Amino acid sequence: MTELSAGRAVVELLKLEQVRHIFGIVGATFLDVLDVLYDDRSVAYVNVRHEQGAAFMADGLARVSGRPAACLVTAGPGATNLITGIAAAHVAHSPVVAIAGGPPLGHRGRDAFQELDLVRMFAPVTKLSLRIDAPGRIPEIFRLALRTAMSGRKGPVFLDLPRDVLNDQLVTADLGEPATYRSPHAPPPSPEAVREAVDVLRRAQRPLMLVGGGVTWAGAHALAQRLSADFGLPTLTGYGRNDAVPNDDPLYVGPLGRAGAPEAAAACRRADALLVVGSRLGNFTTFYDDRYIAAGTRIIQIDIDPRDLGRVYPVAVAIQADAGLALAALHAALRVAGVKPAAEAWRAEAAELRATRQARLAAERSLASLPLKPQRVYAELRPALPPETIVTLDAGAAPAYGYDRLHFSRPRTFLTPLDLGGLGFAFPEALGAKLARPEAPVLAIHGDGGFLMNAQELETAVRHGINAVTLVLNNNAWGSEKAYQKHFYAGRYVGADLGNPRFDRLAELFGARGYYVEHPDQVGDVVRAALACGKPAVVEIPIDPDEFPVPATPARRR
Ligand SMILES: Cc1ncc(C[n+]2csc(CCOP(=O)(O)OP(=O)(O)O)c2C)c(N)n1
Ligand SMILES: [Mg+2]
Repeated sequence: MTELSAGRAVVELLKLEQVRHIFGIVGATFLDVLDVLYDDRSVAYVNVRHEQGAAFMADGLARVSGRPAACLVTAGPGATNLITGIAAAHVAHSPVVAIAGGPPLGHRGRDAFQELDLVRMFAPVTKLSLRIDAPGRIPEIFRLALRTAMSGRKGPVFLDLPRDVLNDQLVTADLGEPATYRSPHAPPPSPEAVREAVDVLRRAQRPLMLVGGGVTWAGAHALAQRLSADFGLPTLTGYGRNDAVPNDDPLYVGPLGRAGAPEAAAACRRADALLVVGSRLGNFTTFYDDRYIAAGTRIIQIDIDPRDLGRVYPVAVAIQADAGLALAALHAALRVAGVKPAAEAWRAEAAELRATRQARLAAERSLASLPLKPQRVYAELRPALPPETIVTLDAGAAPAYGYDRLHFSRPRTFLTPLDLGGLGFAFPEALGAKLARPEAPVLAIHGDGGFLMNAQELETAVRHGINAVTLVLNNNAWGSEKAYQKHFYAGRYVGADLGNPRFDRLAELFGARGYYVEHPDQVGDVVRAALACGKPAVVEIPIDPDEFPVPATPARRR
Protein backbone atom coordinates (compact mmCIF):
# COMPACT_ATOMS: atom_id res chain seq x y z
CA MET A 1 0.00 0.00 0.00
CA THR A 2 1.22 3.46 -0.90
CA GLU A 3 -0.07 6.85 0.23
CA LEU A 4 -0.28 9.37 -2.58
CA SER A 5 -2.41 12.23 -3.84
CA ALA A 6 -5.70 11.24 -5.45
CA GLY A 7 -4.52 12.88 -8.68
CA ARG A 8 -1.39 10.76 -8.72
CA ALA A 9 -3.40 7.64 -7.88
CA VAL A 10 -5.52 8.21 -11.00
CA VAL A 11 -2.40 8.56 -13.15
CA GLU A 12 -0.62 5.54 -11.62
CA LEU A 13 -3.69 3.29 -11.93
CA LEU A 14 -3.97 4.16 -15.63
CA LYS A 15 -0.23 3.68 -16.17
CA LEU A 16 -0.47 0.13 -14.84
CA GLU A 17 -2.65 -0.57 -17.90
CA GLN A 18 -0.03 0.97 -20.24
CA VAL A 19 -2.06 4.14 -20.76
CA ARG A 20 0.31 6.69 -22.30
CA HIS A 21 -2.19 9.28 -23.57
CA ILE A 22 -5.19 10.91 -21.94
CA PHE A 23 -7.49 12.82 -24.28
CA GLY A 24 -9.63 15.79 -23.29
CA ILE A 25 -9.95 19.52 -22.75
CA VAL A 26 -8.51 21.10 -19.63
CA GLY A 27 -11.06 21.78 -16.87
CA ALA A 28 -10.92 23.21 -13.37
CA THR A 29 -12.51 20.09 -11.89
CA PHE A 30 -9.55 17.74 -12.44
CA LEU A 31 -6.42 19.89 -12.22
CA ASP A 32 -4.88 17.62 -9.58
CA VAL A 33 -4.53 14.96 -12.30
CA LEU A 34 -3.03 17.35 -14.84
CA ASP A 35 -0.62 18.75 -12.26
CA VAL A 36 0.91 15.29 -11.88
CA LEU A 37 1.60 15.25 -15.61
CA TYR A 38 3.63 18.46 -15.32
CA ASP A 39 6.51 16.39 -13.94
CA ASP A 40 5.58 12.93 -15.21
CA ARG A 41 6.00 13.06 -18.97
CA SER A 42 5.39 9.33 -19.41
CA VAL A 43 1.71 10.17 -19.93
CA ALA A 44 0.72 12.92 -22.38
CA TYR A 45 -2.44 14.94 -22.02
CA VAL A 46 -3.69 15.30 -25.60
CA ASN A 47 -5.51 18.60 -25.36
CA VAL A 48 -8.10 18.57 -28.16
CA ARG A 49 -10.53 21.13 -29.61
CA HIS A 50 -13.84 19.36 -29.00
CA GLU A 51 -14.44 16.49 -26.57
CA GLN A 52 -16.05 14.41 -29.33
CA GLY A 53 -12.60 14.34 -30.92
CA ALA A 54 -11.12 13.12 -27.63
CA ALA A 55 -13.54 10.20 -27.41
CA PHE A 56 -12.95 9.16 -31.03
CA MET A 57 -9.18 9.43 -30.57
CA ALA A 58 -9.33 7.25 -27.47
CA ASP A 59 -11.48 4.74 -29.34
CA GLY A 60 -9.02 4.69 -32.27
CA LEU A 61 -6.11 4.19 -29.92
CA ALA A 62 -7.85 1.37 -28.04
CA ARG A 63 -8.93 -0.39 -31.23
CA VAL A 64 -5.39 -0.38 -32.64
CA SER A 65 -3.52 -1.14 -29.40
CA GLY A 66 -6.06 -3.51 -27.83
CA ARG A 67 -5.38 -1.75 -24.53
CA PRO A 68 -7.47 0.67 -22.46
CA ALA A 69 -7.48 4.30 -23.57
CA ALA A 70 -8.56 7.24 -21.44
CA CYS A 71 -10.46 10.50 -21.75
CA LEU A 72 -10.53 13.08 -19.01
CA VAL A 73 -12.90 16.01 -19.42
CA THR A 74 -14.80 18.49 -17.34
CA ALA A 75 -18.33 18.30 -15.96
CA GLY A 76 -21.61 18.94 -17.77
CA PRO A 77 -21.04 19.87 -21.44
CA GLY A 78 -17.45 18.60 -21.39
CA ALA A 79 -18.84 15.17 -20.70
CA THR A 80 -21.94 15.34 -22.90
CA ASN A 81 -19.65 16.25 -25.81
CA LEU A 82 -17.97 12.87 -25.36
CA ILE A 83 -21.09 10.78 -25.78
CA THR A 84 -21.03 10.14 -29.55
CA GLY A 85 -17.43 8.96 -29.42
CA ILE A 86 -18.15 6.75 -26.42
CA ALA A 87 -21.10 5.31 -28.36
CA ALA A 88 -18.63 4.45 -31.14
CA ALA A 89 -16.48 2.62 -28.58
CA HIS A 90 -19.57 0.86 -27.24
CA VAL A 91 -20.52 -0.46 -30.68
CA ALA A 92 -16.91 -1.54 -31.34
CA HIS A 93 -16.35 -3.15 -27.87
CA SER A 94 -13.47 -0.82 -27.35
CA PRO A 95 -12.08 -0.39 -23.80
CA VAL A 96 -12.27 3.38 -23.41
CA VAL A 97 -12.24 4.75 -19.87
CA ALA A 98 -14.08 8.07 -19.86
CA ILE A 99 -13.61 10.20 -16.75
CA ALA A 100 -15.41 13.46 -16.05
CA GLY A 101 -14.39 15.77 -13.25
CA GLY A 102 -17.74 16.63 -11.68
CA PRO A 103 -19.15 19.43 -9.50
CA PRO A 104 -18.47 18.96 -5.78
CA LEU A 105 -20.41 16.25 -4.00
CA GLY A 106 -21.72 18.81 -1.53
CA HIS A 107 -23.61 20.58 -4.36
CA ARG A 108 -25.25 17.48 -5.77
CA GLY A 109 -28.99 17.74 -6.24
CA ARG A 110 -29.01 21.55 -6.32
CA ASP A 111 -28.78 21.96 -10.12
CA ALA A 112 -25.31 23.26 -9.45
CA PHE A 113 -23.02 24.70 -12.12
CA GLN A 114 -22.54 22.04 -14.83
CA GLU A 115 -24.35 19.46 -12.74
CA LEU A 116 -26.00 16.79 -14.88
CA ASP A 117 -26.88 13.19 -14.19
CA LEU A 118 -23.96 11.98 -16.27
CA VAL A 119 -24.01 8.52 -14.76
CA ARG A 120 -27.44 7.94 -16.25
CA MET A 121 -26.54 9.63 -19.56
CA PHE A 122 -23.56 7.35 -20.07
CA ALA A 123 -25.16 4.15 -18.80
CA PRO A 124 -26.67 3.03 -22.14
CA VAL A 125 -23.38 3.45 -24.04
CA THR A 126 -21.04 1.89 -21.49
CA LYS A 127 -20.56 -1.40 -19.64
CA LEU A 128 -20.35 0.48 -16.34
CA SER A 129 -21.20 4.03 -15.32
CA LEU A 130 -20.47 5.15 -11.76
CA ARG A 131 -19.80 8.14 -9.56
CA ILE A 132 -16.95 7.93 -7.07
CA ASP A 133 -18.20 9.24 -3.74
CA ALA A 134 -15.11 9.07 -1.53
CA PRO A 135 -11.40 9.58 -2.22
CA GLY A 136 -10.56 6.33 -0.46
CA ARG A 137 -12.52 4.40 -3.09
CA ILE A 138 -10.74 5.83 -6.13
CA PRO A 139 -8.32 2.88 -6.50
CA GLU A 140 -11.03 0.25 -6.04
CA ILE A 141 -13.45 1.89 -8.47
CA PHE A 142 -10.76 2.49 -11.07
CA ARG A 143 -9.82 -1.18 -10.89
CA LEU A 144 -13.48 -2.14 -11.22
CA ALA A 145 -13.74 0.12 -14.28
CA LEU A 146 -10.59 -1.29 -15.87
CA ARG A 147 -11.62 -4.88 -15.13
CA THR A 148 -15.02 -4.23 -16.67
CA ALA A 149 -13.56 -2.52 -19.75
CA MET A 150 -11.04 -5.30 -20.38
CA SER A 151 -12.96 -8.47 -19.43
CA GLY A 152 -15.20 -10.66 -21.58
CA ARG A 153 -16.49 -8.59 -24.44
CA LYS A 154 -14.55 -5.39 -23.89
CA GLY A 155 -16.17 -1.96 -23.90
CA PRO A 156 -16.18 1.58 -22.57
CA VAL A 157 -16.81 2.65 -18.97
CA PHE A 158 -17.63 6.02 -17.45
CA LEU A 159 -16.56 7.50 -14.11
CA ASP A 160 -17.83 10.74 -12.61
CA LEU A 161 -15.13 12.03 -10.28
CA PRO A 162 -16.39 15.03 -8.24
CA ARG A 163 -13.80 17.75 -7.80
CA ASP A 164 -13.85 17.57 -4.00
CA VAL A 165 -13.29 13.81 -4.13
CA LEU A 166 -10.17 14.39 -6.23
CA ASN A 167 -8.47 17.70 -5.54
CA ASP A 168 -6.32 18.05 -2.40
CA GLN A 169 -7.11 14.50 -1.31
CA LEU A 170 -4.72 11.80 -0.18
CA VAL A 171 -5.50 8.14 -0.80
CA THR A 172 -3.94 4.82 0.10
CA ALA A 173 -3.62 2.72 -3.02
CA ASP A 174 -2.60 -0.81 -3.87
CA LEU A 175 -0.69 -0.40 -7.12
CA GLY A 176 -0.56 -4.08 -8.08
CA GLU A 177 -0.25 -5.12 -11.71
CA PRO A 178 -3.50 -5.74 -13.70
CA ALA A 179 -3.23 -9.51 -13.07
CA THR A 180 -3.95 -8.78 -9.38
CA TYR A 181 -7.41 -7.41 -10.18
CA ARG A 182 -8.47 -8.98 -13.48
CA SER A 183 -7.93 -12.36 -15.05
CA PRO A 184 -5.35 -12.43 -17.84
CA HIS A 185 -6.95 -15.65 -19.14
CA ALA A 186 -9.80 -15.68 -21.64
CA PRO A 187 -12.68 -18.15 -21.25
CA PRO A 188 -12.23 -21.48 -23.12
CA PRO A 189 -15.04 -23.26 -25.02
CA SER A 190 -17.04 -26.18 -23.68
CA PRO A 191 -15.56 -29.43 -25.10
CA GLU A 192 -19.10 -30.69 -25.69
CA ALA A 193 -19.96 -27.65 -27.81
CA VAL A 194 -16.75 -28.13 -29.80
CA ARG A 195 -17.70 -31.79 -30.49
CA GLU A 196 -21.13 -30.66 -31.71
CA ALA A 197 -19.45 -28.14 -33.99
CA VAL A 198 -17.19 -30.84 -35.42
CA ASP A 199 -20.28 -32.87 -36.18
CA VAL A 200 -21.95 -30.03 -38.06
CA LEU A 201 -18.81 -29.30 -40.07
CA ARG A 202 -18.24 -32.99 -40.88
CA ARG A 203 -21.72 -33.24 -42.42
CA ALA A 204 -21.55 -29.94 -44.31
CA GLN A 205 -21.24 -29.94 -48.10
CA ARG A 206 -20.51 -26.23 -48.40
CA PRO A 207 -19.12 -24.90 -45.08
CA LEU A 208 -18.19 -21.24 -44.86
CA MET A 209 -16.48 -19.22 -42.15
CA LEU A 210 -17.66 -15.69 -41.29
CA VAL A 211 -15.31 -13.75 -39.04
CA GLY A 212 -15.96 -10.56 -37.10
CA GLY A 213 -14.43 -8.21 -34.58
CA GLY A 214 -14.22 -10.91 -31.90
CA VAL A 215 -11.37 -12.45 -33.90
CA THR A 216 -9.51 -9.14 -33.82
CA TRP A 217 -10.07 -8.49 -30.13
CA ALA A 218 -8.91 -12.04 -29.36
CA GLY A 219 -5.79 -11.66 -31.54
CA ALA A 220 -6.95 -14.75 -33.44
CA HIS A 221 -6.21 -13.53 -36.98
CA ALA A 222 -3.64 -16.30 -37.66
CA LEU A 223 -5.73 -19.03 -35.99
CA ALA A 224 -8.70 -18.18 -38.20
CA GLN A 225 -6.53 -18.30 -41.28
CA ARG A 226 -5.03 -21.65 -40.26
CA LEU A 227 -8.44 -23.24 -39.65
CA SER A 228 -9.59 -22.02 -43.05
CA ALA A 229 -6.43 -23.30 -44.77
CA ASP A 230 -6.32 -26.71 -43.09
CA PHE A 231 -10.02 -27.50 -43.53
CA GLY A 232 -10.61 -25.71 -46.81
CA LEU A 233 -13.13 -23.24 -45.41
CA PRO A 234 -13.87 -20.29 -47.68
CA THR A 235 -14.00 -17.14 -45.54
CA LEU A 236 -15.95 -13.88 -45.39
CA THR A 237 -15.61 -10.91 -43.06
CA GLY A 238 -18.47 -9.11 -41.29
CA TYR A 239 -19.43 -5.48 -41.92
CA GLY A 240 -16.46 -3.18 -41.34
CA ARG A 241 -14.30 -6.07 -40.11
CA ASN A 242 -12.29 -6.66 -43.31
CA ASP A 243 -9.03 -6.77 -41.33
CA ALA A 244 -10.04 -9.85 -39.30
CA VAL A 245 -8.22 -12.17 -41.76
CA PRO A 246 -5.52 -11.45 -44.37
CA ASN A 247 -7.37 -10.54 -47.56
CA ASP A 248 -4.70 -12.05 -49.83
CA ASP A 249 -5.58 -15.53 -48.57
CA PRO A 250 -6.79 -17.63 -51.53
CA LEU A 251 -9.83 -18.78 -49.52
CA TYR A 252 -10.92 -15.23 -48.64
CA VAL A 253 -13.89 -14.35 -50.85
CA GLY A 254 -14.66 -10.84 -49.56
CA PRO A 255 -16.63 -8.70 -47.11
CA LEU A 256 -20.29 -9.49 -46.44
CA GLY A 257 -22.93 -6.89 -45.68
CA ARG A 258 -23.89 -3.36 -46.62
CA ALA A 259 -21.60 -1.99 -49.34
CA GLY A 260 -19.80 -5.33 -49.28
CA ALA A 261 -18.92 -7.66 -52.15
CA PRO A 262 -21.79 -9.24 -54.10
CA GLU A 263 -19.52 -12.28 -54.52
CA ALA A 264 -19.32 -12.66 -50.73
CA ALA A 265 -23.11 -12.48 -50.59
CA ALA A 266 -23.33 -15.17 -53.30
CA ALA A 267 -20.98 -17.46 -51.35
CA CYS A 268 -23.00 -16.93 -48.18
CA ARG A 269 -26.28 -17.76 -49.90
CA ARG A 270 -24.77 -21.05 -51.18
CA ALA A 271 -23.33 -22.19 -47.83
CA ASP A 272 -25.11 -24.97 -45.98
CA ALA A 273 -23.10 -24.47 -42.78
CA LEU A 274 -21.80 -21.20 -41.42
CA LEU A 275 -19.04 -21.04 -38.82
CA VAL A 276 -19.51 -17.59 -37.31
CA VAL A 277 -16.50 -16.48 -35.28
CA GLY A 278 -16.75 -13.33 -33.16
CA SER A 279 -19.56 -11.72 -35.11
CA ARG A 280 -22.93 -10.85 -33.63
CA LEU A 281 -24.45 -11.10 -37.13
CA GLY A 282 -25.37 -7.44 -36.78
CA ASN A 283 -27.70 -5.27 -38.81
CA PHE A 284 -25.34 -4.25 -41.60
CA THR A 285 -23.67 -7.67 -41.78
CA THR A 286 -26.92 -9.59 -42.31
CA PHE A 287 -29.89 -7.14 -42.50
CA TYR A 288 -31.52 -9.68 -40.13
CA ASP A 289 -33.21 -11.40 -43.06
CA ASP A 290 -32.50 -14.17 -45.56
CA ARG A 291 -30.84 -12.11 -48.31
CA TYR A 292 -27.43 -13.62 -47.39
CA ILE A 293 -28.11 -16.36 -44.85
CA ALA A 294 -30.53 -18.83 -46.38
CA ALA A 295 -33.17 -20.40 -44.15
CA GLY A 296 -31.98 -23.78 -42.94
CA THR A 297 -28.28 -22.87 -42.92
CA ARG A 298 -26.65 -24.71 -40.01
CA ILE A 299 -24.98 -22.03 -37.89
CA ILE A 300 -22.16 -22.58 -35.43
CA GLN A 301 -21.73 -19.33 -33.56
CA ILE A 302 -18.70 -18.54 -31.40
CA ASP A 303 -18.99 -15.46 -29.21
CA ILE A 304 -17.58 -14.37 -25.88
CA ASP A 305 -20.88 -12.66 -25.03
CA PRO A 306 -23.78 -15.07 -24.51
CA ARG A 307 -26.26 -12.27 -25.23
CA ASP A 308 -25.54 -12.48 -28.92
CA LEU A 309 -25.58 -16.25 -29.35
CA GLY A 310 -28.61 -17.19 -31.43
CA ARG A 311 -29.96 -13.66 -31.03
CA VAL A 312 -31.43 -13.24 -34.52
CA TYR A 313 -30.61 -16.47 -36.37
CA PRO A 314 -31.25 -19.79 -34.64
CA VAL A 315 -28.00 -21.67 -34.09
CA ALA A 316 -27.17 -25.36 -34.45
CA VAL A 317 -24.31 -24.92 -31.98
CA ALA A 318 -23.55 -22.02 -29.65
CA ILE A 319 -20.02 -21.74 -28.30
CA GLN A 320 -19.59 -19.15 -25.59
CA ALA A 321 -15.85 -18.55 -25.53
CA ASP A 322 -12.92 -16.43 -26.56
CA ALA A 323 -12.60 -16.63 -30.34
CA GLY A 324 -8.93 -17.65 -30.25
CA LEU A 325 -9.38 -20.46 -27.73
CA ALA A 326 -12.46 -21.69 -29.58
CA LEU A 327 -10.66 -21.69 -32.95
CA ALA A 328 -7.70 -23.58 -31.46
CA ALA A 329 -9.97 -26.16 -29.81
CA LEU A 330 -12.04 -26.58 -32.95
CA HIS A 331 -8.91 -27.05 -35.05
CA ALA A 332 -7.59 -29.74 -32.71
CA ALA A 333 -10.95 -31.51 -32.54
CA LEU A 334 -11.41 -31.50 -36.34
CA ARG A 335 -7.92 -33.03 -36.66
CA VAL A 336 -8.58 -35.72 -34.07
CA ALA A 337 -11.92 -36.55 -35.70
CA GLY A 338 -10.23 -36.85 -39.09
CA VAL A 339 -12.54 -34.33 -40.74
CA LYS A 340 -11.46 -33.78 -44.36
CA PRO A 341 -11.16 -30.35 -46.00
CA ALA A 342 -14.32 -29.07 -47.65
CA ALA A 343 -15.12 -30.59 -51.06
CA GLU A 344 -12.92 -29.52 -53.94
CA ALA A 345 -15.93 -28.35 -55.98
CA TRP A 346 -17.01 -25.96 -53.20
CA ARG A 347 -13.52 -24.55 -52.80
CA ALA A 348 -13.34 -24.04 -56.56
CA GLU A 349 -16.68 -22.23 -56.48
CA ALA A 350 -15.35 -19.92 -53.77
CA ALA A 351 -12.10 -19.38 -55.68
CA GLU A 352 -14.08 -18.38 -58.73
CA LEU A 353 -16.14 -15.89 -56.73
CA ARG A 354 -12.92 -14.48 -55.31
CA ALA A 355 -11.49 -14.10 -58.82
CA THR A 356 -14.69 -12.47 -60.09
CA ARG A 357 -14.46 -9.90 -57.31
CA GLN A 358 -10.81 -9.13 -57.99
CA ALA A 359 -11.52 -8.71 -61.72
CA ARG A 360 -14.54 -6.47 -61.05
CA LEU A 361 -12.44 -4.19 -58.83
CA ALA A 362 -9.50 -4.14 -61.25
CA ALA A 363 -11.84 -3.07 -64.07
CA GLU A 364 -12.73 0.08 -62.13
CA ARG A 365 -9.23 1.32 -62.84
CA SER A 366 -10.43 2.25 -66.31
CA LEU A 367 -13.23 4.56 -65.12
CA ALA A 368 -11.90 7.69 -66.77
CA SER A 369 -14.61 10.33 -66.27
CA LEU A 370 -13.97 13.61 -64.46
CA PRO A 371 -14.59 14.60 -61.73
CA LEU A 372 -13.37 11.20 -60.59
CA LYS A 373 -15.72 8.40 -59.72
CA PRO A 374 -15.06 7.34 -56.11
CA GLN A 375 -14.58 3.77 -57.40
CA ARG A 376 -11.59 4.96 -59.44
CA VAL A 377 -10.09 6.69 -56.40
CA TYR A 378 -10.06 3.35 -54.56
CA ALA A 379 -8.57 1.56 -57.56
CA GLU A 380 -5.69 4.05 -57.44
CA LEU A 381 -5.38 3.89 -53.66
CA ARG A 382 -5.02 0.09 -53.41
CA PRO A 383 -1.53 -0.15 -54.91
CA ALA A 384 -0.39 3.07 -53.19
CA LEU A 385 -1.02 1.96 -49.61
CA PRO A 386 1.68 -0.12 -47.90
CA PRO A 387 0.25 -3.30 -46.29
CA GLU A 388 0.76 -1.94 -42.76
CA THR A 389 -1.42 1.12 -43.48
CA ILE A 390 -4.24 1.74 -41.04
CA VAL A 391 -7.37 3.07 -42.76
CA THR A 392 -10.23 4.75 -40.92
CA LEU A 393 -13.44 5.12 -42.88
CA ASP A 394 -16.15 7.66 -42.18
CA ALA A 395 -19.88 7.19 -42.64
CA GLY A 396 -21.17 8.52 -46.00
CA ALA A 397 -21.54 7.28 -49.55
CA ALA A 398 -18.05 7.98 -50.92
CA PRO A 399 -16.28 6.41 -47.94
CA ALA A 400 -18.67 3.45 -48.14
CA TYR A 401 -17.23 2.40 -51.51
CA GLY A 402 -14.15 1.50 -49.48
CA TYR A 403 -15.81 -1.46 -47.71
CA ASP A 404 -15.51 -3.57 -50.83
CA ARG A 405 -12.54 -1.85 -52.41
CA LEU A 406 -9.77 -1.68 -49.83
CA HIS A 407 -7.54 -4.64 -49.04
CA PHE A 408 -6.11 -5.49 -45.65
CA SER A 409 -3.45 -7.93 -44.60
CA ARG A 410 -2.68 -7.03 -40.99
CA PRO A 411 -4.88 -7.10 -37.89
CA ARG A 412 -6.23 -3.86 -36.41
CA THR A 413 -5.74 -1.82 -39.57
CA PHE A 414 -9.36 -1.01 -40.49
CA LEU A 415 -11.46 1.21 -38.23
CA THR A 416 -15.06 1.90 -39.19
CA PRO A 417 -18.09 3.35 -37.39
CA LEU A 418 -19.79 -0.08 -37.64
CA ASP A 419 -23.50 -0.04 -36.91
CA LEU A 420 -23.28 3.34 -35.19
CA GLY A 421 -22.68 4.94 -38.60
CA GLY A 422 -21.49 8.18 -37.02
CA LEU A 423 -20.15 10.94 -39.26
CA GLY A 424 -17.03 12.82 -38.15
CA PHE A 425 -15.49 9.55 -36.96
CA ALA A 426 -12.62 8.89 -39.32
CA PHE A 427 -10.26 11.85 -38.81
CA PRO A 428 -10.07 11.82 -34.99
CA GLU A 429 -9.99 7.99 -35.00
CA ALA A 430 -7.00 8.21 -37.33
CA LEU A 431 -5.21 10.48 -34.85
CA GLY A 432 -5.76 7.95 -32.05
CA ALA A 433 -4.63 5.13 -34.35
CA LYS A 434 -1.44 7.01 -35.25
CA LEU A 435 -0.61 7.51 -31.56
CA ALA A 436 -1.09 3.77 -31.00
CA ARG A 437 1.17 2.80 -33.91
CA PRO A 438 3.31 5.83 -34.84
CA GLU A 439 5.40 3.88 -37.36
CA ALA A 440 2.36 2.85 -39.45
CA PRO A 441 0.99 5.01 -42.27
CA VAL A 442 -2.53 6.13 -41.28
CA LEU A 443 -5.17 7.28 -43.73
CA ALA A 444 -8.62 8.66 -42.87
CA ILE A 445 -11.21 8.61 -45.68
CA HIS A 446 -13.98 11.20 -45.46
CA GLY A 447 -16.73 12.81 -47.40
CA ASP A 448 -16.85 16.61 -47.25
CA GLY A 449 -19.77 16.62 -44.80
CA GLY A 450 -18.24 14.25 -42.28
CA PHE A 451 -14.79 15.84 -42.38
CA LEU A 452 -16.04 19.27 -41.30
CA MET A 453 -17.67 17.72 -38.23
CA ASN A 454 -14.27 17.32 -36.57
CA ALA A 455 -11.87 19.22 -38.84
CA GLN A 456 -10.94 21.45 -35.91
CA GLU A 457 -8.74 18.58 -34.71
CA LEU A 458 -6.28 19.58 -37.46
CA GLU A 459 -4.96 22.00 -34.88
CA THR A 460 -4.54 19.17 -32.35
CA ALA A 461 -2.77 17.05 -34.98
CA VAL A 462 -0.36 19.87 -35.85
CA ARG A 463 0.38 20.81 -32.22
CA HIS A 464 1.00 17.21 -31.16
CA GLY A 465 2.73 16.21 -34.41
CA ILE A 466 0.25 13.43 -35.20
CA ASN A 467 0.95 12.88 -38.88
CA ALA A 468 -2.12 11.11 -40.21
CA VAL A 469 -3.30 11.78 -43.77
CA THR A 470 -6.95 12.57 -44.51
CA LEU A 471 -8.56 12.08 -47.88
CA VAL A 472 -11.65 14.22 -48.46
CA LEU A 473 -13.85 12.94 -51.29
CA ASN A 474 -15.76 16.09 -52.05
CA ASN A 475 -19.17 16.02 -53.76
CA ASN A 476 -20.43 19.18 -52.00
CA ALA A 477 -23.34 17.23 -50.55
CA TRP A 478 -24.56 15.03 -47.77
CA GLY A 479 -24.38 12.46 -50.52
CA SER A 480 -25.50 9.36 -48.73
CA GLU A 481 -28.79 11.01 -47.77
CA LYS A 482 -29.07 12.81 -51.09
CA ALA A 483 -28.99 9.35 -52.64
CA TYR A 484 -32.19 8.46 -50.79
CA GLN A 485 -33.89 11.58 -52.13
CA LYS A 486 -32.66 10.76 -55.61
CA HIS A 487 -33.80 7.16 -55.64
CA PHE A 488 -36.93 7.30 -53.47
CA TYR A 489 -38.16 10.93 -53.70
CA ALA A 490 -37.65 11.63 -57.41
CA GLY A 491 -34.67 13.93 -56.86
CA ARG A 492 -36.60 16.42 -54.71
CA TYR A 493 -33.55 17.55 -52.73
CA VAL A 494 -34.03 19.22 -49.36
CA GLY A 495 -31.16 19.76 -46.93
CA ALA A 496 -28.84 17.73 -49.11
CA ASP A 497 -26.40 20.22 -50.65
CA LEU A 498 -23.35 21.86 -49.08
CA GLY A 499 -20.85 24.61 -49.80
CA ASN A 500 -17.26 23.98 -48.82
CA PRO A 501 -13.91 25.69 -48.46
CA ARG A 502 -10.97 24.21 -50.38
CA PHE A 503 -9.91 21.56 -47.91
CA ASP A 504 -6.25 21.64 -48.97
CA ARG A 505 -6.13 25.37 -48.19
CA LEU A 506 -7.96 24.87 -44.92
CA ALA A 507 -5.28 22.36 -43.92
CA GLU A 508 -2.49 24.80 -44.81
CA LEU A 509 -4.12 27.51 -42.64
CA PHE A 510 -3.87 25.12 -39.70
CA GLY A 511 -0.17 24.49 -40.43
CA ALA A 512 -0.79 21.08 -41.99
CA ARG A 513 -0.01 20.11 -45.62
CA GLY A 514 -2.72 20.36 -48.26
CA TYR A 515 -3.01 18.60 -51.62
CA TYR A 516 -5.64 18.87 -54.34
CA VAL A 517 -6.05 16.10 -56.89
CA GLU A 518 -8.21 16.18 -60.01
CA HIS A 519 -6.64 13.55 -62.21
CA PRO A 520 -6.74 9.83 -61.52
CA ASP A 521 -3.09 9.20 -62.28
CA GLN A 522 -2.07 11.68 -59.55
CA VAL A 523 -3.92 9.90 -56.73
CA GLY A 524 -1.27 7.30 -55.88
CA ASP A 525 1.70 9.67 -56.05
CA VAL A 526 -0.01 12.37 -54.01
CA VAL A 527 -1.15 9.96 -51.30
CA ARG A 528 2.38 8.51 -51.12
CA ALA A 529 3.82 12.03 -50.86
CA ALA A 530 1.30 13.01 -48.19
CA LEU A 531 2.12 9.92 -46.12
CA ALA A 532 5.81 10.80 -46.33
CA CYS A 533 5.55 14.59 -45.82
CA GLY A 534 6.22 14.55 -42.08
CA LYS A 535 3.13 16.60 -41.22
CA PRO A 536 -0.57 16.00 -40.86
CA ALA A 537 -1.96 16.28 -44.39
CA VAL A 538 -5.28 16.66 -46.17
CA VAL A 539 -5.82 15.52 -49.75
CA GLU A 540 -8.98 16.87 -51.39
CA ILE A 541 -10.33 15.00 -54.39
CA PRO A 542 -13.44 16.42 -56.08
CA ILE A 543 -15.66 13.49 -57.03
CA ASP A 544 -18.60 13.03 -59.35
CA PRO A 545 -21.55 14.77 -57.59
CA ASP A 546 -24.03 12.53 -59.44
CA GLU A 547 -22.55 9.22 -58.34
CA PHE A 548 -24.98 7.83 -55.81
CA PRO A 549 -25.31 4.14 -55.06
CA VAL A 550 -28.83 2.79 -54.61
CA PRO A 551 -29.31 2.54 -50.82
CA ALA A 552 -29.56 -1.02 -49.51
CA THR A 553 -32.60 -0.23 -47.37
CA PRO A 554 -35.52 1.66 -48.97
CA ALA A 555 -36.34 4.99 -47.36
CA ARG A 556 -40.08 4.45 -47.66
CA ARG A 557 -42.64 1.77 -48.49
CA ARG A 558 -43.09 1.53 -52.22
C1 LIG B 1 -23.48 12.29 -36.86
C2 LIG B 1 -24.32 11.92 -38.03
N1 LIG B 1 -25.21 12.80 -38.54
C3 LIG B 1 -25.96 12.48 -39.60
C4 LIG B 1 -25.86 11.25 -40.19
C5 LIG B 1 -26.71 10.88 -41.40
N2 LIG B 1 -25.83 10.80 -42.57
C6 LIG B 1 -25.27 9.64 -42.96
S1 LIG B 1 -24.30 9.77 -44.27
C7 LIG B 1 -24.64 11.42 -44.43
C8 LIG B 1 -24.04 12.23 -45.53
C9 LIG B 1 -22.53 12.22 -45.50
O1 LIG B 1 -22.02 13.21 -46.35
P1 LIG B 1 -20.49 13.25 -46.65
O2 LIG B 1 -19.69 13.10 -45.43
O3 LIG B 1 -20.20 14.45 -47.49
O4 LIG B 1 -20.25 11.92 -47.51
P2 LIG B 1 -20.99 11.55 -48.90
O5 LIG B 1 -22.16 10.70 -48.52
O6 LIG B 1 -21.37 12.82 -49.57
O7 LIG B 1 -19.97 10.79 -49.65
C10 LIG B 1 -25.51 11.84 -43.41
C11 LIG B 1 -25.98 13.22 -43.22
C12 LIG B 1 -24.94 10.35 -39.62
N3 LIG B 1 -24.77 9.12 -40.09
N4 LIG B 1 -24.17 10.71 -38.56
MG1 LIG C 1 -20.34 14.61 -49.52
